[in-house]
Order: sequence, then C-alpha cells, then structure tokens
Amino acid sequence: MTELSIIHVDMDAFFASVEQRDHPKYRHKPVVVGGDPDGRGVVSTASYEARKFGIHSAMSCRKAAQLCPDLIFLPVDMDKYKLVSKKMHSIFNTYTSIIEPISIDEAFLEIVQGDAVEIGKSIKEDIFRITGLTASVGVSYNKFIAKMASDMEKPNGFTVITHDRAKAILPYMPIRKIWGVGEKTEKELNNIGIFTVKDLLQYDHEFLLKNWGRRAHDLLQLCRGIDHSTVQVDQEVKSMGEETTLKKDTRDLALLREQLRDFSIAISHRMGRTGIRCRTITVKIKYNDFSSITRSITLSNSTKSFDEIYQNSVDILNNRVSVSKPIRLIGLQVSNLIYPDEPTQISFIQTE
Ligand code: TTP
Ligand code: MG
Repeated sequence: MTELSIIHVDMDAFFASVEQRDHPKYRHKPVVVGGDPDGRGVVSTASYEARKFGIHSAMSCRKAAQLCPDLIFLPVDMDKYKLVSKKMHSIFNTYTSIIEPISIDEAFLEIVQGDAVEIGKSIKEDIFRITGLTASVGVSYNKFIAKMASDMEKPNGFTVITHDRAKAILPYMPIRKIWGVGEKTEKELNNIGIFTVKDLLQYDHEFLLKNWGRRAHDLLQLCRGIDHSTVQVDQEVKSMGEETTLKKDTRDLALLREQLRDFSIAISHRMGRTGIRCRTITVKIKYNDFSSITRSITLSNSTKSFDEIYQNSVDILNNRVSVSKPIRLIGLQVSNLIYPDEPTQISFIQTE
C-alpha cells in the first residue's frame, strides 16, 4: 500500500450550503439553519458568511441574532440533506467499498487500489458536479491526520498530508485539535502549561501516564501522528467487487486470468484490512454485443484469502464462461459477507 490511503470528506457548512444552493437569494449572505430569531432553539449550522460574526453550531439563536442583526433564519429540511448524503455515498461507492460514515456530511474512505490523491480530487469534483455543493477533502496515511487535513483549508479545501508534512505541522497544532480533547480536557492541559502538541510531547510523559493512564497514552500516540484505527465499513455493505472494461474486446483467457488476479489481490487486501470474509465468489462477463452473464460459486467455508478467491474465479472462468464471443468487460465480486464481530461458523470439513 502506498503511504497515502485514507480520505476524509466533510461538506462545508452543510445544511446552510444546501439552502443557499436552493435559494439563490440567500447566497453570499449570513444564514443559519435551525431555530428562529426570537431566541428559541439553537443554530444547527451557520453559513461561512455568518461565521464571520462569530456565529457557530449549537449557539442559541437569540445570541446569533444579537451578533448579526441581518441574520437569515431558515428551517431544517432533514429529508433534503439526507438525499444529498445518499448522493455523496453513491459517489464514494464508485471509488471504494471501504467507507465509514461518520455523520450526515462526513465519511472516511480507504483506498487500496489507485492513487488516493487523484481519487480524492475526483471525489471532490464529482460531489460538486452532482450536488452543486463544495466538500473539503483531506488525504493522508491515517484517519486522524486525514481528518485534520480536511479541516485545514475549509471551506472548499483539498489538503494532502504526507508523513513529512505531518512532522512539520503537528507540533504547532493547538492541543484542542487532537481527537478526544474537548473543552474540559483542554482546560486541564492548559492548567499544566500544555497548549500545543509540542508542549505535550515535551512534557514529562511519566507524569501524564501516571495521572491520566490510557487517555494520556492515546493522546501521546496521536500527537506523534500515530493512529492505528481502521476505516470501519458500514455494515450495510453486502458485497465488494472490482470490474473493468478491457482496452480491447478479447477472447484471450490468459489476459482475463490476469485481470482476475489483480481483482483478487485488491479484494483480498480490502478484506484483510477490514476483517470481512466472504462465502460467495462471482465472475461477471459482458460480451461485445453487450449481453452479460454472472457465474457464482458458494464455498462451504468463509474466506478472505487471495489464493482461494483467485483459484475459484479462475475455475469459473475456465469451466463456466464461454469465449465464443469477444469479451468487453470482466468483473469479480465477493458476497455473502461475514463481518468480524459475527460468530464464525464452525466447519466440520477438514481443510489443509
Ligand atoms: P459539521 O460538518 O460539523 O458542520 P458544517 O458542515 O455545517 O460546517 P463545516 O464546514 O465546519 O464542516 O456538521 C454537519 C451538519 O450537521 C451541519 O451542517 C448541521 C448539523 N449539525 C447540527 O445540527 N448541530 C451541531 O451542533 C453540529 C456541529 C452540526
Ligand atoms: Mg461539514
């Protein structure tokens, strides 16, 4: 895997941007979604124009109205935002099946095939083309740094953080930017003279570990840019696969096997990272006359091994796929997925 494999996507001023998109008269104006100017309720989100007045999510509407007398209050239209969120996920799915939704407008993606920087750029462009909204995208080598990256150049940001860049940036990050440091922890740290990541790393580690235990350990790891957490695939995912339209229509079995080999590597890698196993392996073929077939095999045991996926797909290709017509597209899919937290099936068949 390349150094950069994690993408974090976060829409800009999400609810407010959707409303500004749908009501051109509110564009470039201070807008908040949620509540009303009489002071009932709190702000769900503020447009970037409103943020200039110091208005932010969770602020009381009364306070927001005081800070900006011309502030426009709009009602929440959750169904509309959910629809946009769905569209974002359809876009993500065209690039990877390892997607962890974090909230309505935010997700982590893991890229195991292709260049994560290029894919991050394409996702950002697709989102704008399809939804008319801007997202900020961060690309890095782990989730924590990828999220930090997407936050750095908001709104409409695109930020790549390599190991070297992280080394340069991290020390100067305010401690509040580190995962798990809320208002209360920030105060506690400030009280002992810790304001930045550098301050924390230079502090007496033994003291921190003795007084804070696990929390200090996690915090120190993050401050060093280390985060081993994996992208947790949405349990809704029922299959994962790869397919490609061939450069030239072909009847060459060796070439087709080569494709299956590449797909098997990508899929088994993805399964290895996520701990997911599969029982069904499917080969999809589209011929040059656009007719298509799928052929599957279901194993008695679940697997995530490259060999097993590859060998079974080759068996299907050799024995159950006709090459009397040239083939235009080949795909490989695994389904009948078993997630790591599900009890593994005990097999009574002895295998090597
Ligand atoms: P965020 O991504 O936290 O905020 P945002 O998209 O509005 O702005 P940013 O550009 O900083 O990412 O939250 C996404 C949406 O979730 C937000 O548009 C509204 C909703 N939300 C609330 O309803 N209440 C809250 O306190 C927060 C933080 C968000
Ligand atoms: Mg957002």
